[in-house]
Amino acid sequence: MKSLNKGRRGAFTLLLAVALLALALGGCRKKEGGGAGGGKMRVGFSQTETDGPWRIAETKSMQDEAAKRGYELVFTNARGDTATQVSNLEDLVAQRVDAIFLAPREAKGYEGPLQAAKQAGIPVFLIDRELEGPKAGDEYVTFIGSNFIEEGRRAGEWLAKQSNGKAGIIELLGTAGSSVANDRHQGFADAIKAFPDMKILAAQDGNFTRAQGQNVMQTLIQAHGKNITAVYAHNDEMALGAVQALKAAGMNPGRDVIVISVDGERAALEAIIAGDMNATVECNPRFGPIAFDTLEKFKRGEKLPPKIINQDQFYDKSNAAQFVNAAF
Ligand code: GYE
Repeated sequence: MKSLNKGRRGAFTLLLAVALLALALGGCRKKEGGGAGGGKMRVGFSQTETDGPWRIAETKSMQDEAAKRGYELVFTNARGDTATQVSNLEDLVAQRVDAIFLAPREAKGYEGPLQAAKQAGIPVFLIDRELEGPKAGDEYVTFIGSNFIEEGRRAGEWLAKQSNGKAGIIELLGTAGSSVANDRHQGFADAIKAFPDMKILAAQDGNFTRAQGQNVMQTLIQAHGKNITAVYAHNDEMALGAVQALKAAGMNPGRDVIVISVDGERAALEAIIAGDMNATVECNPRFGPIAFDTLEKFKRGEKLPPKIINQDQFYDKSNAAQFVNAAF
């Protein structure tokens, strides 16, 4: 009898220990991704579109990091349309997600859903593109991303050096109305201002896509022909489209026509290695770790700056081969 009692007590102690351990583990998980009710924290991610390696890498990084930290990521895809993105955001607010990561397509037009999120007490974090008007610490928490003016400036300074201050330039602009297109244009213009023989022959919207970059370039080659000695594209996809158009017109991209852009995607580094492109300013799309770090800092009540700026590399033929395998 005695020994049976002892056995029972032992089993009970073991059970208690297991229960306590489960409780402790549950508590840990709650600290990372746990929501108010102890369940998983649900975080919305409003993505502008899913085309091209940059967007694919960004989406994957956000999804991987959410999974790793035990969050549920509610993903919405605006398919390259600002009105759709506004309604996606309204849906996320209506679903009462615990926080929202917003990659806004354009710089304006999100006042409505931002107001709704604020009223519902849902913090919004801007990633990868900025907004004009709404303020950090008020309508949104903070912006995380690159310094796009700096990217344009780096491209312009590099081209000035490379061309000895003399170039007939085609500029392929990113999505009209996006903060990125405005700033990459501005930074580049500032950098080449001091060089009177660097002229922008035409600047046209290629919407950040390879197909549109190629189309626009094809038309501009017909208009400007051999006067074109350089292409500055606001992203690699458009630059790669331009390379195809130049080749189709019997011109020599990477040699007679200097091609520089922004992003640092794998295909661009390969084009640099092959000699078809000359350089690209990195714009890192892997937002997952920094985005969730920032959310967790916010939850802990830490004070955050209005902008958190990524440090980016520069790739040309001197280092493209070294970085190509790590590129997206
Ligand atoms: O450079 C481009 C993408 O918003 C920084 O958008 C991002 C840009 C990126 O479509 O490739």
